[in-house]
Amino acid sequence: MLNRIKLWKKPNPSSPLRDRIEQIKKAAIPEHVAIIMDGNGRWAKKRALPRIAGHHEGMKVVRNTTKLANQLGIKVLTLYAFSTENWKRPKMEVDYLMKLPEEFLGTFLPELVEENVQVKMIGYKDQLPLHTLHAIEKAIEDTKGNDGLILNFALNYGSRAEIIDAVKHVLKDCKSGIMNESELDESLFSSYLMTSKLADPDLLIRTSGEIRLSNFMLWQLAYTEFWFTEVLWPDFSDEHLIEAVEAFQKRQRRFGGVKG
Ligand code: V0D
Repeated sequence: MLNRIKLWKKPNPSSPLRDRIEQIKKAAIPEHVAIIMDGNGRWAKKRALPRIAGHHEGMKVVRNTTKLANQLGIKVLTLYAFSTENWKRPKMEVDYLMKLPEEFLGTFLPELVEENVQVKMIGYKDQLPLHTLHAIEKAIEDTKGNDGLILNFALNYGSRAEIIDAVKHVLKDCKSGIMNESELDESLFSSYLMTSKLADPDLLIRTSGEIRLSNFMLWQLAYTEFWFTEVLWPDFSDEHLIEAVEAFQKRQRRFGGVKG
């Protein structure tokens, strides 16, 4: 019975966390938070579990993080779920990963609709299995009328390929006369990227102690604050997102919001 109650619904944040959430909401919230969700494999290894068990646990953390981001008033949450490099992993692991969007959405899509979340995706759709793509496209469709938090999955995404494709598209538009070379500036170039409709991230979080970008949003992260933590993604909880946002707000105060 106790177990059933625990599984049924996530308890509300404890009161110290509630207080910190209230404090955070009084200052400038990062509008766009991007997260490299790393450490699922290591989490599983520590428990002598298969890597897929770590991925599955990580999926639950996606749900929890989305809920808190929405509550904090974050506008865009971009989650790096699968890189173009991840195809090199064992086939059975890749096959399992490609089932996670369906499992996630099968469980949580009604809640996301209810909570006014808009699901979006960046990345190369053409190489995704159709069952994966269909689940994601249905979620995008079912939530496109919402105007709350944008939950943006980076899936089969790679930043250098994105930039090359943008350059090719710019060249094509110059040749065809749609664009003149003299018009090209940073803002116009940004509009050729997969993130054209989104502001650049204000805060990047990477879990699991790796201090690198791994081909993630290289152009978009030019002015972003970085926050790295040793915490493994399946262990990432409300407390950690709150800690990252608090650190972001402290830096904002120190630099008086001057960017560049
Ligand atoms: C595994 C940790 C949710 C990172 C999180 C296909 C690796 C759990 C999704 C998801 C993954 C994607 C799109 C969507 C809804 C949910 C997901 C992948 C991996 C890669 F519309 N978790 N998740 N996708 N993991």
